[in-house]
Amino acid sequence: MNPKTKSGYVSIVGKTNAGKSTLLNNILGQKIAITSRKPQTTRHRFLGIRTDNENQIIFVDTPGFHSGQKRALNRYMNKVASNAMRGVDIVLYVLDKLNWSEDDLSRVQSISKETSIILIINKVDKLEDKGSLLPFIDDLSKDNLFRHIVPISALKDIGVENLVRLIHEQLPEGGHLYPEDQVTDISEKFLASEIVRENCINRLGDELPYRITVSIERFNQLKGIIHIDSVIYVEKQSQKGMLIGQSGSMLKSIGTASRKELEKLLDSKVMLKTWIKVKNNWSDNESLLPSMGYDIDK
Ligand SMILES: Nc1nc2c(ncn2[C@@H]2O[C@H](COP(=O)(O)OP(=O)(O)OP(=O)(O)O)[C@@H](O)[C@H]2O)c(=O)[nH]1
Ligand SMILES: [Mg+2]
Repeated sequence: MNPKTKSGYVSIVGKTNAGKSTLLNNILGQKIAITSRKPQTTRHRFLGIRTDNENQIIFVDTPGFHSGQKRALNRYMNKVASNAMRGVDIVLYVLDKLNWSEDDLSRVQSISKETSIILIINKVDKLEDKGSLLPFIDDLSKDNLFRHIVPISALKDIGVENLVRLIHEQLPEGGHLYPEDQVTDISEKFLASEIVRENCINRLGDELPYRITVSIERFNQLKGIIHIDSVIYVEKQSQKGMLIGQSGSMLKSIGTASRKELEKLLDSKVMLKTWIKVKNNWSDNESLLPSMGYDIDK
């Protein structure tokens, strides 16, 4: 007799920069989510699917919780993250080392009692005082909020397969919802916009990454070449200058690096064109956001 199949939705949530997307990429064994050392990298909810024999885990990557910034885009991202804690089977609540706050506690307490919560202590490779880990786990175990508390390093691949095993144990019985070879629900077009944005984030100073968004205006294949036209939107004319760089050097470097990465990810020759346009104050314009790809109902 075939073993019973199991499947379930597992949201990956936590404060911005905790390593959620790094964890997802590690578990899937391939890059579907962009990551960066700067906060607020992920802006959308999307799925990463891992099927091992009878077990199918449907991960939901989410923007990180953050406070302080009050723009419409920040409200949108926090809302997407809160919504992702509902209607799932398991929540992985990810911490950056031992950084646990009252805000984390109230978020965890807001999760339905039907949902198993696994607390992930990420970046243990960076813990200076390793001796503080066990008392921290003991302390947070007291209130029985978590099914498990699991120290890992998503980047250095410590404890991740053990985490997958624990998730398998918690998965409800049920048929698989996706074909076994499907890894994500994101489109190649969305991937292209994210790769261009990631290359911007990594090259720009501290403020500008939060003021840009990338839109793909053309994505089609012609004679074995994928043609991608992308537009990077900024909020002010002065930001456009910074993005172009001296004699166009910044834009050129973003374009070349993005094209090379997309050629690898899409396994095809890519022709990438990139423009920069100004859309005044777009990230704080509630009514403009849906047309820029930030639609809470989608
Ligand atoms: N040393 C170390 N760094 C890590 C680990 N996991 C993630 N990082 C780094 O932490 C930074 C943030 O990682 P992300 O995966 O983008 O974090 P995130 O939680 O998805 O961030 P947002 O999308 O902004 O909410 C990146 O520079 C990662 O390389 C880890 O286990 N150890
Ligand atoms: Mg992320």
